[in-house]
Amino acid sequence: MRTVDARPLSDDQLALADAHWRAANYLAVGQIYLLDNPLLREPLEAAHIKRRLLGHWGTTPGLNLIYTHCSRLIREQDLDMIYVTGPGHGGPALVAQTWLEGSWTDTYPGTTMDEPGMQLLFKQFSFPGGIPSHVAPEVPGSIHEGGELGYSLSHAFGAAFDNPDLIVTTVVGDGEAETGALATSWSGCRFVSPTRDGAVLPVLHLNGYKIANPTLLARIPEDDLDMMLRGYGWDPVMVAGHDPAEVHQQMAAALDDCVARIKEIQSAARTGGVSEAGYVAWPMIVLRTPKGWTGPDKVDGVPVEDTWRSHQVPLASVRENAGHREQLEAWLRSYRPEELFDEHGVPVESVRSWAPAGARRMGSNPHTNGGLVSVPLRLPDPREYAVEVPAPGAELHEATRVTGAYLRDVMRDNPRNIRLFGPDEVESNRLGAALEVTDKAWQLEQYPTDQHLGPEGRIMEVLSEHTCQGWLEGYNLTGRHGLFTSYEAFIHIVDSMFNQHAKWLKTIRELDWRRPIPSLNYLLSSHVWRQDHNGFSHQDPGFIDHVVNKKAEVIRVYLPPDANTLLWTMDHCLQSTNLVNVIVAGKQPQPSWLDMESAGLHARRGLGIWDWASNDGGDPDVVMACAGDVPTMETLAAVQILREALPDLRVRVVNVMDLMRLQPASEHPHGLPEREFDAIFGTDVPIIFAYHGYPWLIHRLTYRHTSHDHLHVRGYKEEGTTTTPFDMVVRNDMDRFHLVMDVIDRVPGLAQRAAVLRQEMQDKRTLHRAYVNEMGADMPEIVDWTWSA
Ligand SMILES: Cc1ncc(C[n+]2csc(CCOP(=O)(O)OP(=O)(O)O)c2C)c(N)n1
Ligand SMILES: [Mg+2]
Repeated sequence: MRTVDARPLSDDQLALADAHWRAANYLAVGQIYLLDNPLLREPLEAAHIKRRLLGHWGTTPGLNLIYTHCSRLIREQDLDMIYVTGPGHGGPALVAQTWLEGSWTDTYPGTTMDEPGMQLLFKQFSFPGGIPSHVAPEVPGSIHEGGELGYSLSHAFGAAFDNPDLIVTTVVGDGEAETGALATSWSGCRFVSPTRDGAVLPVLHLNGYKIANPTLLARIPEDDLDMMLRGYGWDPVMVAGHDPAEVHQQMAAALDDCVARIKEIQSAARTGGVSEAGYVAWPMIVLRTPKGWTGPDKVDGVPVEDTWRSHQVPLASVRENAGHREQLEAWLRSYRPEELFDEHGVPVESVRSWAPAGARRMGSNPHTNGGLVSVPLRLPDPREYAVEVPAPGAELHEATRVTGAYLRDVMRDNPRNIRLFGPDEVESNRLGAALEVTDKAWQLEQYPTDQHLGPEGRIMEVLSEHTCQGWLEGYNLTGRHGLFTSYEAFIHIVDSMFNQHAKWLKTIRELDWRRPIPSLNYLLSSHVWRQDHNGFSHQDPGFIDHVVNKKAEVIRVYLPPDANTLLWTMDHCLQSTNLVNVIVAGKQPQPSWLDMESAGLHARRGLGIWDWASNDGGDPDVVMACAGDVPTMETLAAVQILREALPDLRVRVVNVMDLMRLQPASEHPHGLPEREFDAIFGTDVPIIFAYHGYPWLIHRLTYRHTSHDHLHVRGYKEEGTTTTPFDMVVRNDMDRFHLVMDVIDRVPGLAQRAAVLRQEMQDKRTLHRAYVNEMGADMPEIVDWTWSA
């Protein structure tokens, strides 16, 4: 692998770099162990040690080394750089570094830069009432907790897009690199435009170990690693060693080299007007240093430094074991704190002035507090994109295609701060209108048969849901807007990434200094009911169930029933902050029910009685509720049958498009107050609820409401295959005929009176089965059905 031979640091600079690194390492060890005696003015005693020793040492010296060297370069070259920590379990490093540079104290003024502040810094770490052990949202400068490994590089690319002056230095753990998400994210460099985007500078941290095992990349031949990284589009530089002085020189040289190369690539593209892209190999660093470097070499005779044993807390019983305590004291003193901090515990001038100043400090870079730099979108009036609805259900529209035109103009009017993300589905989800104003990002070779590809494109398509999600999160976290469109079934691939982002959002709401960031928006369009080309593998509406586990204040789920309600929903979501919005809406032609004004009012309420479809006169015998485009159509078709066959039956139709309205107000900010819920759904009449997803979710959301005992939900119950659209609802008992049977079974007194109708409904289902099995298509009465009041 390539190395850089330069030795750029003078003796003085080398001494300063090492002093800064030692100071950061000292502060990191102090956080893990010390409750008192932060400057070791007295011999270390058991009383000075925390009762519970929690944290990760192994990765920390490497993280500190990289941070220290980045700080030098930022200061010397006035760089706009942020730091993403893949092995975010190394929280002590980032807390130490941001304290040394002053960012910590700027954010938390109580933690002063002196001895009392240092003691507080140590105490609070991994301590009840203090801060978590990772690079959590509490850490200034962090956009990435790194608790769940794998997302560092995709977050970094998200941050770099449309930030042409930014360099995102990203530490990738060699264990982290084994995850699926990280493995696929190397390809991000193929999507970075050297003209309009910033750069990601990965540092693959080959410290050789994970928690209990060696890592793959540290043990494959170096040539193989080199070839692998080159294959992904990188030009790696190796920095390796055990001797700090040697590694400082190599690291400084490698960083100088990489940043110079980044500038060269960018200025060639920016001045020449010609993109070198596709043929560019972006620089990166491979750092091979010992895990737990500078920590205890052996503990109780067993090797610790440079082994997996250094991963967490190398000396585990310091309070009880005097020998361990002596070893800890020697370890702490090996950093020579008396040279690094003055008699008041203030870092000495040479250490303090190592870091850059003000907003150039990586802990204070405004990009990492995205709300500070976020610019709200200029949004067109959604009414300009409305479809005409002469009468409810009179015409069919493809809801997502209508919203595609709106998104096209959003993209046009906001050329620098919104992107669409998707694993190959932006066009298939009928959002292709956006391609009239921008391309799909593509830096590699193009064939004449390719379409809509371009190096400056803002539609981000790569067949990795992980990468799409990570890119969008990184883009959101740095204050920009976006939409992730995916198949409903396959969005589950990022369940866990969604979890982590929702946790981040919950936490930043509790941190005053973190400004609100744009919401993460999902549009799940190729949904369970209309997988006409596919089948069972593609039928899964369970992401919603997963999402509603998260803190109510950060999640929203919308099921707009038609084109105009989808427009209003999109307009609303693109303006919101600090949320995850899940929108489920079909791309197939479906009846439009509401004109634009009614759609706006319906969207605003989140649910409502559709009086044009109801005949209950304020006193329903049954409430027909629905949520989702396909269930809404089946419900209305059932209502039509009921109203024709049983004109005396008083039916109320309620459509729910904001699912969270179903929860009690005490459980969710959008929850309906109990009285309102009772007024709409009644307290003693059956509710037949046709729901887009797994039916039990509706029970889960509504179980506290008075009317829950009368609630009967139909939805997807895991019956699927490649079949007709109507057969899908029949297989899951959510079809119009079954809904009518449900009403007859549930409304008191109807069973006998409507026995013939019930029999007819059963027969319809039998006829349907025979028809589709023979003809391979739905019955004409289903295909041609329209609503008529
Ligand atoms: C997705 C995921 N799986 C498992 C873990 C548990 N875990 C925490 S640290 C770690 C090892 C990380 O190794 P590496 O990335 O090499 O970090 P470092 O050596 O720098 O500590 C593991 C497996 C995790 N945090 N995330
Ligand atoms: Mg490792």
